[in-house]
Amino acid sequence: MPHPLEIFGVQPGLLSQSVRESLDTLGYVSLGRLLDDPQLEAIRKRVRQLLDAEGDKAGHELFNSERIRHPKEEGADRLANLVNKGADFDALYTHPKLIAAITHVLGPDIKLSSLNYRAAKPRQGLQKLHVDWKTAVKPGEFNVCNSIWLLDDFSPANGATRLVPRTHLCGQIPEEVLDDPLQPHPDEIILEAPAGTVIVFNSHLWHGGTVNHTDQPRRAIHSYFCTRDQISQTPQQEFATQETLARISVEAKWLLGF
Ligand SMILES: O=C(O)CCC(=O)C(=O)O
Repeated sequence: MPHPLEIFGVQPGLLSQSVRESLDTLGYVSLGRLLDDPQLEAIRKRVRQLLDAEGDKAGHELFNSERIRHPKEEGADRLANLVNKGADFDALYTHPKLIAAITHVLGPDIKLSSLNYRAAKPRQGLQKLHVDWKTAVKPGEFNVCNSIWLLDDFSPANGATRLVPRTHLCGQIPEEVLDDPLQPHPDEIILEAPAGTVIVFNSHLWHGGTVNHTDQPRRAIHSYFCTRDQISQTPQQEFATQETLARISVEAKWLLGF
C-alpha cells in the first residue's frame, strides 16, 4: 500500500532546491500563483455567499472551539470549517506542491488543522507578532505549518501579512522577548504578491496581520497543518459532512486525519 503522499504525487523534485532552502533558512516561501482567475472568482463568490449567509455567526466554529480557543478579532472577518463549505476550497488543502512544502517542514505525518478565511477590515487588522504555538521550540522540532492563499493582491497598503525571517530558528517567541509585539519589527518583511499566490510559512516563524489602509477588505484563506499527533484546530473527523466525504478523495480524507 503506497503512502498517501505518494498517491498525491508528492515526491522529491516537486519543490526546487531554492524553495526548500527558503523554507529551511528564512522560514517561508512563495509557491507562486497556483490559482487561476476562474478559480479565484469562484472562491471569492462562495466566500461572499457564506459571509452573507452566516452573518454574525461567521467564524463560530473557530471562536467556540472547545479544543483550541481562538479569540474573536474585531479587525477581521472570519469564516471557519471551509472543508465542509464547498468543493471550490478542496484545492486549498490538497494541492501537491502545497503538501510537498508542508511535509518538507513537518515530515510525512501531517494532517489539516484548519481551513479558515481571514479578511483584514478596512483601516483595521493589526495583530501582535505571534507564532501559532504556545511555547518556543527547538529548531527542527516543528509541530505546525501554515499557508496563506491570497484572494487579493497583497501589499503593505492593504494589511498584508508581516513575517520576521529566520525567527523559526531562534528558539524564542515574541511575547517573551518583545516589549510590544504590536510594533513594527526592524527585520520584518511585508508580503507582496498577486492574488492567486500561495505562501507557505513555518508557523513557529514570528508573523501577524498588519493594518489595512485601503477601503476594501484584504482577503485570504489559511490552510493550516499540524503533525498527526497534535490536536487539530477544527475537529475534521467530527465535522466532515456526508457531502464532503462523498466528494473528496481517499488522500484528502487522510489529510483530514481519517
Ligand atoms: O491574515 C494574516 O495576515 C495573518 C493571520 C494570522 O497570523 C492569524 O490570524 O494568526
